[in-house]
Amino acid sequence: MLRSSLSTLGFLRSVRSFCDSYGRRSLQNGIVQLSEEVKSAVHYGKPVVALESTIITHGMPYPENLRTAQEVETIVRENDSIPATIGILAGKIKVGLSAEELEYLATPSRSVIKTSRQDLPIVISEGRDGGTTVSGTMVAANMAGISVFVTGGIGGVHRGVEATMDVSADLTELGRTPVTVVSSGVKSILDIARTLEFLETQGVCVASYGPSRDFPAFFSPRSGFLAPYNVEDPSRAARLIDAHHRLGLESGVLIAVPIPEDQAGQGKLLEDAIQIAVAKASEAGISGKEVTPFILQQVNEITKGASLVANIALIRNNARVGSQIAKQLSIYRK
Ligand code: PSU
Ligand code: MN
Repeated sequence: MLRSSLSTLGFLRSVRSFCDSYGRRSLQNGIVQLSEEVKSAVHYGKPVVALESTIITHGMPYPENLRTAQEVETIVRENDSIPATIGILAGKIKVGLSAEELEYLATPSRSVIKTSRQDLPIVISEGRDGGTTVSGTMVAANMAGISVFVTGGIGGVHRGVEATMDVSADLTELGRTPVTVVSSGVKSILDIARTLEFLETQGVCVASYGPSRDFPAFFSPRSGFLAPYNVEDPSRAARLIDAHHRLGLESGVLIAVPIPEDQAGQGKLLEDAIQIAVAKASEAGISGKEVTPFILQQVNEITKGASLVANIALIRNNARVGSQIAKQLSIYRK
């Protein structure tokens, strides 16, 4: 019995070291390139926060996208962490984009590919530019050895999934990549109850952040559903993440941070806009990876920018919380 559990442990270790060496190999092959600052921070166990780039390339209009990306990096620094915005340039995954690279990706262009796990091989082989989604960013952050990743909202199970089977690759990524995603839950353009069910199936540890167990719905601090767990503060969140790592689980963690009450969007206005946008998307025959960007853009238009204002407020708040969690985590690991 003891021997078999020891050999299981040995097996798990060899799987881990294979994965580690796989990650390292990609770094060595030069596909994943860390900025000097990020490389050194990861090496010395300093707090680092990964940030995605689809929100910049496909999630927000110019120039708010650029301004928000810059502000979020500043907030991370103000909270004693190093920002690592991740994106793909000419087939290289950059972890820690420079100011110029960030500006380049933020500038409107039709040729930047929204990149999730499934898109990575082709974006790399064709030497293309890519904005990484939550899924794509988790893959890269894990290879780079970064364990905390902040964004606005993740993808989820779409409304009408019975007909379309549209489930975001973000959810399966959370099921198989050990990175903690700090976000404001999912937008109510999605089916929140089914998203929570799917996360449970994928073995993702989901906790709301702050005083309440309410699972947030992006623009609103409450979705009407409860998160399975709750962590009150950065230190509880960091303890959870640390336990997750020590267990060697390959799945991810989702920390759901509610939008600050005073910045929450006007629920009814946004809800109506979402209904219209979802209907428009299906009428227009929009499918696949175009659905989410289309709906986001429609909601922004219908609400005359109100959705964007709330979106920016919550991502700024998430950057603050995520950096504090990364800082606590680096203290636990010392
Ligand atoms: N939700 C938002 N803003 C975004 C996204 C989602 O409110 O920018 C982006 C994220 O990059 C997320 C992706 O990972 O859309 C999910 O796309 P899809 O639903 O096609 O999986
Ligand atoms: Mn989809």
